[in-house]
Order: sequence, then C-alpha cells, then structure tokens
Amino acid sequence: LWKLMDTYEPNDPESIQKSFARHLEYSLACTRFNFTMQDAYRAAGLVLRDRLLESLNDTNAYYRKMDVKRGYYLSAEYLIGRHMQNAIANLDLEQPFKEAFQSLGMELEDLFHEEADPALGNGGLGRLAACFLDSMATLSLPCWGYGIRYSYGMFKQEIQNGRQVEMPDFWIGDGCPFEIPRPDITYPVRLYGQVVEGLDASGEWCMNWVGGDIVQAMAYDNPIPGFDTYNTNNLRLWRACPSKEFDLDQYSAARFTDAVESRRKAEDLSAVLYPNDATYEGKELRLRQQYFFVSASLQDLLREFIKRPNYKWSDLPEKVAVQMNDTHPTIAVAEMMRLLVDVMRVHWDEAWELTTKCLNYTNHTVMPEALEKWPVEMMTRMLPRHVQIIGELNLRWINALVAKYGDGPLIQALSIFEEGDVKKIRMGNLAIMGANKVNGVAAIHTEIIKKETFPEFYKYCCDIGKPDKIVNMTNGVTPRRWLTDMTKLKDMLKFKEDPKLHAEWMEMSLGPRKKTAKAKLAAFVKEKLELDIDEELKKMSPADRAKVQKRVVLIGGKAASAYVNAKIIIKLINNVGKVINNDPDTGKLLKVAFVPNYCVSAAQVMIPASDISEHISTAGTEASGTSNMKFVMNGGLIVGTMDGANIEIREECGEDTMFIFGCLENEVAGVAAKAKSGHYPIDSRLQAVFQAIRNGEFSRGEPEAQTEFCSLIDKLCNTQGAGTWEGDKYLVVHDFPSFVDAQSRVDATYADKAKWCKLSIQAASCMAKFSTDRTIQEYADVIWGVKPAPRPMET
Ligand code: 26R
Repeated sequence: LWKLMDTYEPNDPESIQKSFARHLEYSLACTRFNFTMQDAYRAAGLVLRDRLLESLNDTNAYYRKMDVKRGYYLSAEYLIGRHMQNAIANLDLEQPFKEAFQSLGMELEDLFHEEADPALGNGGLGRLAACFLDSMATLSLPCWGYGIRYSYGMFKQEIQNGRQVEMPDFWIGDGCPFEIPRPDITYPVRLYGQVVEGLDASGEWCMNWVGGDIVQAMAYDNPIPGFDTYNTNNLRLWRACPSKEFDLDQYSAARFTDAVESRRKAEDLSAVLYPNDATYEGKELRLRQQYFFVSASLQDLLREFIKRPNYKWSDLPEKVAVQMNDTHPTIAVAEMMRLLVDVMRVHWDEAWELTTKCLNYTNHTVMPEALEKWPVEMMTRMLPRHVQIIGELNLRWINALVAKYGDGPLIQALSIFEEGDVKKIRMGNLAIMGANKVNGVAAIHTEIIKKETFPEFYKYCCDIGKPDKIVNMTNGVTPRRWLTDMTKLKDMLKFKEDPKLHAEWMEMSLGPRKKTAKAKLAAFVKEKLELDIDEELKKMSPADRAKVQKRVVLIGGKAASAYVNAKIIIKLINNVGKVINNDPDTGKLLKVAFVPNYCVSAAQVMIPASDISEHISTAGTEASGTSNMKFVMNGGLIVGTMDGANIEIREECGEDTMFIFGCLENEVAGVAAKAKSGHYPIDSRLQAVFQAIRNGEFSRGEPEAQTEFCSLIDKLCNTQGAGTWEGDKYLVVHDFPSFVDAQSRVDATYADKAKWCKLSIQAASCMAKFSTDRTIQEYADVIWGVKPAPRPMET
C-alpha cells in the first residue's frame, strides 16, 4: 500500500496545487471552476492535514518503537488560535504555499482570514496550554495534550451601546479541516449509579460501580507540528456521544422519544466551555465535563501503556508522566486509583504509589475563590466510587498526620474534606496529596503558594524532608510566529545603540504605510470600531505635538457573564472613549477604544503594534501573566507592578526597561489595613476624576450608567463596611499617584527616540527565558523525566 500512496514532494508548489485541486473536487464536492474563498480555505486546510497526518502517524509509530516515556498534559482548556498560518510556519512551508496559491490568484493572508479562531479556553491558562503543545513538539518530546472538544467555545463579545453582549461561538460550524475524527477510538464513561461489593473473576473481594448513565467519549485528533523537527504530536480532544446501543428497556416500553432524548442529553456534556475564569461555581455539568475528559484520557493512556509487550505495573512511572492543569482535571487522582484498583486489579498500596509517582499538579492562581471545591452530596451522587476512594485516602492521610502532629488546626487544613453546612471536597488538597510535584507559574507565585495558599502542606513537605515537592516553573509563550531560537537574540544587544539598527527597528512599527504593524492595527481598529486613529492623530499642529505625548489607548477583554463590576467597567471604558475621542481638545491628543472580542487573532494584530503595555495587577494577585512577555518580545515596554512575571522580565531585561509603580507584595497587607479604615488621602487628581464621573461627565445622559459608574467609585471609597470588606481591595486608590508618575516617565522617555529605541532593543533581546521552550525543558527535566525523541526523516 505504501508504494501505491500518492507520494508527493511535500514542499513542492505544484504538488500542493494538485492536492488542492483534488480536495476541492473530491473532499468538498466543489468544482475546480466554481468555489468560494471559504471552500479554498477548507481545501488548503486538507492539503496541510494530509501532510500533518503522515507526520503524526510516523511520529507515534516512532515513539512506540523506541518505547519512550511519555508526558500527558491534561487541560480543560486550549486556546490554540488559528491553525493554518501556524502549521504552515512550523512545517516550514511558507514559501511553497505562497507560490502555489499566488499562481492560482490567491493570497495566503486571505485564506488565513477564512479560518474561525478556535477559542476553547478563557485566557491565560488555556493559551499557556497551547504554547506548551507547540514547544513540546518543537523539542521533539513525546508528549500529548488531552482536553474537551467543546462545540461552543469562549463566547463572542459584541459591544452594543457600550455594553458587553455575549453571543454563542459555534466555532465548529461546518467542521474544522484540521481535526481528525476517530470513531474507532471511544471509551465509555459512567456517571451516577451505585457501588456494589462482590467477588472478581479470581474470587477476590472487589467494588463494582454499576448502573447510572454511560456516555461515550470519542477522540478528535489535532496534529501539533513542531518547528525544525520531523515530529508531530497530538492534541486529543474528547467529544461526548451517546452510547452505541439503544436502551432496549426504554425502547420496548415504547418510550422511543425518551430514548432519543437521553441520547441527545449525552451530547450536552461537551457542548459548551464554561466562560468563567474568575470565581468558581459548583455547577454539576462542569464536574461532569471534568470527569468525562479525565476518565477518557486516563483510559487512553493506560491502554497505550498495556499495549507494550510484557508490561509490568511497576514500570508505569517510568513510562508515564501526567500534568494536571489547575484543579480542573484533579479528579484524575481518584480516577487513576479506580482504574488501577477496580479495573486493573492492582493492590491499593501499589496503586497509590503509582498514582503519586505519575501525577503532577500546576497551580495557576492564588485567588482562593478559584480553588474548586465540590459538595460531597453532589459528588457522591455522580461519582459514588470516587467518593469512597477519596474517603479511604483521606482516612489514611489523616491518621498519619495525627500520628505525627496530634489533632489540631493543621489537620483540618490538610484534610481533603471541608466541614461546614455544606460538606465539600477540596480539589486543591486532593491534587497536592496525589501529586509527585506541585508547581507555581512564576517565582513570586511559587513563594506565595508556599507561604499563603498551601502553607500547611509546605510545612509538611519540609518536615518529611521533601521541600522540593513544590517547585517553580516560570511561564513562557511560544515565539514561533516570529522567531525560532530566542537564545540567539542576546547577540543583538551589542547593537542596541547602533543608528542603523534603530532605523530598521523603528521602521518595523512606524515605517512605510500599509505594511507595518501599526498600519495593520489602524486598519483593524477602523474596521472593528469605525474609529480612525491614524488620520486623527496626524492632524495635530507641531505646537500641540510638542506639548503632550499623543497616545492611542486600547483596552480589551471579556467579562464573565455574572461579573457585574467587570461589565460596568467595560461600559465606563466605552463611554470615556466616546467623550474623549469627540472632545475638540483631548480628541486630538488621545484616543481611547475598547476593542471588542479580544482573542488570539486580535492579539496577533495588537501586540506587534504596541509601544507600551500595562500589566497592572495588585502585587501578589496575578500568578504570572503571559501577555506581558509577548509585548516585550515585540519591542514594547511595560508599565507594571512588581507582580507575577513582570518581576522576572525586569530582572532579565534591566530595571531601566520597565516603568514600575504600585506597592510591593510585602506592603499589601499593611496598605489594605489602612485602606479599610480610611487612613490615607485620595490623590487630588483621582478626586478630580471621581468628581467628573459623579458629575455625569461620562454618563452621556444615561441614568442607568450614571448609577453604575457611581457605584464603582462608592466601592473604592468605602472604608468601613460590615462583614467582608468590599472596598478598594485591589488598592487602586493607593497605587494611583505612582501610576501617574510611571506614565510621566513613559512620556519623558518616549520623547527621546534614540533612548526609547535602545531600551526597546535591549528588552526584546533579553527575553529568551520567556520562551516556552525553556519552560517545557524544565518541566521535562525536573517534573516529567521525559527525554526528546526526534524522529529521523525516514522511519
Ligand atoms: C471557574 C474557576 C474554577 C476558574 C478559575 C480560574 C477557571 C479558570 C480560571 C483561570 C485561571 C486558573 C487562569 O487562567 N489563571 C492564569 O493562568 C496563567 C497561566 O499560568 C497565568 O499567567 C495568569 O496569571 C493566571 O491568572
């Protein structure tokens, strides 16, 4: 068969064209003479998919042959962005594709624009997972991603009269040409039902989880090509399907429509991504989704393990490393135990040893409200066997702790169960207990985890001589869209004062109209917002220009649908924009716009065109932040707080490259205590802003908006307040004056073009640390013990 295969030169423009024509006609049933740009995009996608599939299959065969240790990344979210451009770049097919399509009268850029942006994630955590996949492939590491193939991704944000309106994102539309449905790879996943005790085939005592509903998880594979390697890894996403057989009882009872209905319900499981990355809501469907993808993924990776000739369970930790991305997949701890003990019949103690050697947990946030806790009642109904297992694990754990420390508050903090009116299972505690390594995502964050988020666990780890169970893995981003080896960038430093480099550097963002990043951004803003940032700012008189640094300020982001204040802030930004942009005085100097529907593709236009980006989280609240890295890699400079990765970026690039403001993490508690009792004055400039808002200067005659805007300020000014303090807990009033100072330093520095340029070059040259290539190398070395397995060209 191999000989019969249509062997093409994968990077020859003519074979690309032939394959394109065939896909148009035979895969899409178009004719070669009559097709739309959308058809062309799909056919081009299939051309790429052929090449990706071949590489994916060969890579996997190679991993099997070499019997390598594999890494598995479990994540409820992946924000991969558009495939096509990325795949072309990573397969190094840019030139032949360009040629192939140009001679057919098409521009690649126009094809790229036809692709829906797969947004199967909320933000930072999901985008990080996508960057990780890119680096795993590029480093030729035998690692796969597992997740959920949501039919509806992150909602599309529309702005109507300045307010966020959420629209469904049925991204999958007519199907994605890059994914490979695998009807042959399905696993049953049980939900609800009960546990019965009995004997297994060899007469041994065992627990059987029976009854309830069974959903099938069907695999959809998304090939992830690496750059400059023949390896292609896989992102396997699970879709929920009804089980294959019809429920005969229901059928024979003539409840045919009920049977159809219950099958339809199964599909709801993977229908929609929870668009909430702020506070956790104990929604039953969310727990079902989590268990669904965790169970399918663990079944799949264990099947791969036992396919190996003469497998022994004791080898599992030498062949498998699993990373749990936040608490979302941490039911894996109990599911791994269930699969090993109940299904594979491994003894409890050995199963626990294997589980705790294979699993690892990444924490992404210090906000306590984001640490998931599931009501015991709900979990017992849905996953009765898992609650038994967790109960047993907890019992053993607590007994050991009591023996060591005696009973007391330490024990309560370490228990997996939280007592109270509603008894809950703390997924963070379960994860730490079941993990070999736990990591934070920036140096400051890892320290906060040890001292504040999980201090009792850290104490325990230290007491048993394993303080390095908690490690730091500073985040990164993939630079692949621009660069291949970021460590080489340092060589540019010696030219940071070179006028020739300066000229080219400025040219990239300001140079000849149309081609530059700024021109693209201006076109984007004009299309999306009907706002002409380019023209307006050119109208200024030289005298005006001399006085004030003109600026365009763009703000984007999505508010969780129930997050009232975030929504009011969006409305306020839009109103402020309207007032400022249309004011004869300010409009010439400052343009403010809210960019609707911020997403990976919008970021690709905005980031390269920015001079300054603001990363202004109160010290200690942002775990890492990753977009800060992208801006600096693209020549931007940061206005920011001493928080998350800002701190490490400053360390790498030099203090002079960053405009720091705000209180430090170790000052926060003191300042908060003061804020609470009203012990510091409000800066007069901020008072003026508050007054303008109270006067209705930004309400544009809308009474509702006026009330809402005032409620925001009232909150900031609220000092006493009973119970939990709902005042200025992010200390914006305190940090405001130093923020304004930082902005003045920006203006002063920007006025000196040579200095600005030097700082920009200096910073961008020093960003190698923040490539996910470095991050993933550390995960592979320190946490997973996974080695590169580059596939030779011919296998
Ligand atoms: C609904 C609830 C359980 C939930 C809370 C928070 C769901 C999802 C989130 C998203 C959090 C975990 C997140 O995205 N955190 C971000 O992770 C990035 C990658 O590590 C960091 O850069 C960023 O600082 C952090 O906010």
